[in-house]
Amino acid sequence: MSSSTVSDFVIDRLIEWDLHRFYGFPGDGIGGFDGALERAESAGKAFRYIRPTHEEIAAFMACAHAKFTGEVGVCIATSGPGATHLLTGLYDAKMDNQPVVAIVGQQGRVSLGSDTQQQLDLERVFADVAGYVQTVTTPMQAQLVVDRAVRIARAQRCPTVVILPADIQNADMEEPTLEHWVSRTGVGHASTELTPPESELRRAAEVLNAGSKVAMLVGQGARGATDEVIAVAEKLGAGVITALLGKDVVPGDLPYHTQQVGLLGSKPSYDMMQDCDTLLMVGSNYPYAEFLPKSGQARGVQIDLSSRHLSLRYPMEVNLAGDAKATLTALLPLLTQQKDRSWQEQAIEGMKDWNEVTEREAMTKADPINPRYVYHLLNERLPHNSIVTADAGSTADWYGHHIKLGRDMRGNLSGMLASMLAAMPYAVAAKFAFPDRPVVCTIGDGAFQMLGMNELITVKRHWKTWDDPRFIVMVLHNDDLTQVSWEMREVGDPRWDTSQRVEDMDYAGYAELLGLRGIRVDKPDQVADAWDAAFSADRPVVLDIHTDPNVPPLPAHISFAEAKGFLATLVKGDPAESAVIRNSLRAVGAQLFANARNVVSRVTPDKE
Ligand SMILES: Cc1ncc(C[n+]2csc(CCOP(=O)(O)OP(=O)(O)O)c2C)c(N)n1
Ligand SMILES: [Mg+2]
Repeated sequence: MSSSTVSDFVIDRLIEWDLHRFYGFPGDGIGGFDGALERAESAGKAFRYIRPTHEEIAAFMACAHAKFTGEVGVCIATSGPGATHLLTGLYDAKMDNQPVVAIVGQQGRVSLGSDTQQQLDLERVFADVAGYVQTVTTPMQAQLVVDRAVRIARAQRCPTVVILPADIQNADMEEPTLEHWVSRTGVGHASTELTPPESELRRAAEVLNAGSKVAMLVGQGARGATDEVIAVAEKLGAGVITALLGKDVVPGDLPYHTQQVGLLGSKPSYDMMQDCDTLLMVGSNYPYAEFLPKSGQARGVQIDLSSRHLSLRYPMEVNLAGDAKATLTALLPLLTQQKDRSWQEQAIEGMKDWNEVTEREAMTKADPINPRYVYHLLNERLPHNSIVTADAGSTADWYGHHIKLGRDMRGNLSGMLASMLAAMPYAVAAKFAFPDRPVVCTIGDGAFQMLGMNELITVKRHWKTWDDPRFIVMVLHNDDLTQVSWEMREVGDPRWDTSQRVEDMDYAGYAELLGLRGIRVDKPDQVADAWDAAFSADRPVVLDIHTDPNVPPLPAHISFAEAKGFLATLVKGDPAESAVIRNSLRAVGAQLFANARNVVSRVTPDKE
C-alpha cells in the first residue's frame, strides 16, 4: 500500500491491522488526519468513522467495541480539550483491561513546550492511563509508533496513544530506511493462548482434587472458555460465581451458577464464599475482601493471563499465568471426577430459594414503581441474542440481582472504574458492532442527563442504517442520584437534596422530539406492555419509567439487626421536613423489613 502523507499511512496501517471502526471527534489539531480520513472514505477504504457527541463518548465506545468484539478499539480526538476529554473512557479501558488505541492531534512540532493555545504536554497527560504513548516526531517514525501502539494495546490489554502533531499529519510519508536507529516494524498479533508448564498444572490439580467444597469465581478473562469452565465445575462438583463483568461468560440457566457476589450479588454466592474449602479464580480481579473467603479458610488456585493480577486479592497457593481456555483445557485431564455432588447441590438449592426471594422483592409494592419489578419483567422478555448494558447507579444492583443472561446474550458495564454514563456509549457501540441484535441500555436519570441524552442524537443520526432497529433505552426515572443517596444514609448522613436531586424532565417527550419513540410509564401495570411495545417497535425507544428511589439496594446477606439499625439511622439522619423521606418512609420501612424477614428466614429457617 503506498501512502502519500503520514495520515494516509496511519489510516492504511490501522486497516492493515484489521481495524475498521473508528470513533472520533474533529478539530484543527487533528485536521490533517481528518482530511485523510475524508479521502480514504471517498476512496471506499474499509473503515467506518462514527462521530458521537463528545470525545469521552468516543473513548467509551472504543472500549465497548473492544469488549463486545474482542478487537482493538480506536478513538480519535483533537489536541488540547479533545485529548483531555478522552481520559475517562481510556481509564475505563485501562481498568477493565481493554485494548484501545487513541489517535490524538497536537499543535505543530515547533510549538511543543510553548504553552500555546491548545498545546498540552500530551505525553504527560496520557502517561498514567496509557501502556504506551508516543509523539510521532518525524514521518519515518510513524510506522513504528502505530505498530507498537496496536501491538501493545492488544498484547497488554491496555489503552495506548499515538500523538500526531499537526505538521506531521500532512507531511509526506517516508518509508523506514536501513539507517542507524531506524526500526522497521511489522503487522500481526501473537497468540495469547499461553498454557502454564505441566508441573504447575499438576500442583493446581492436586489442590483442586483435594477439595470437597470448590467455589469457582469466573470473570471476563474467561470469555471464550464457557465450555471449559462448565466442564471443570462438573468434574469438581463446584459451584460457579461470576464477577459482574463475567456475568455473560457463564449461562444464566446453569443451575449452579449463583450469579454475582457482594453488594449486588446473591445469597448463595455469599454462602459459597463463606463455606468453601477451595477457591478457583479464573480471569477475575474481583476486589472486595469481605466477600472472599477468610485467609486460610480455602486453598486457592488462580488462572489469569496477566501475572500482575495473580494472588492480588487472596493469597493463592498456585498461581497459573495463562489463557483461561488453554489452561482449563490442559487442567481438565488432571482433575479427578468428584462423585459427591452435595456441595454443588447446595448451590442449586440455594439458587432456587434466591430466585423466589428476588421475585418476591420485585413484586413488593413501591411508589410509584419498584425498579426491581422493571428488571424482573425485562429478564422474562430478553430476546435470545440481545445485549444489555447497565450503569454505575442502582441499575448495576438490579442488573446483578434480576438479570440472567442466556448463552447467546451479552451484557456489560463500566466495571472497575464504575463510571456513570458508560451504559449509553456501551449500548450504542454494541449496536454498531452488531446492528442485527436487539440492544437494551439500562441507565439512571442522573447518568442519562450527564451525556446519555446527547448520545440519543447519535442514535437519531444512525438508527436507520441498523438491520434490526430495536435499541431500547430504559431510563430509571427516580429524580435522584439514588445509589449515592443510599450510600450517604449508610454512613449516617442524611440524604442531601441539594446534591442528590435530579431535575425532572420528560425523557419520553425528548425521544419523540428526536423522531424516536418515547413511552412514559408511571403505573406498575404498564411496565409489561411497555417492554413488549419496545421489543416490537420499528425504531429506537426510550422507556421513561418512573421508579421509587426509596427501594433499598440492600446486600443479600444483611442481617435483621443490621436492617433495623439501618432504618434507625435513616430516620435519625434525614430531616423530618424532607418531603422525599417523609412520604416514603413507610414504604422504605416495609421494604426493609420485608427484605430482612426474607433474609432471616433464609439464614435461620428454624427461627421463623
Ligand atoms: C462519573 C461518575 N461520577 C460520579 C459517580 C458516583 N456515583 C455513583 S452512582 C451515582 C448516582 C447515579 O444516579 P443515577 O444515574 O440517577 O442512577 P440511580 O442510582 O438513581 O439509579 C453517582 C453520583 C460515578 N460513579 N461516576
Ligand atoms: Mg436516578
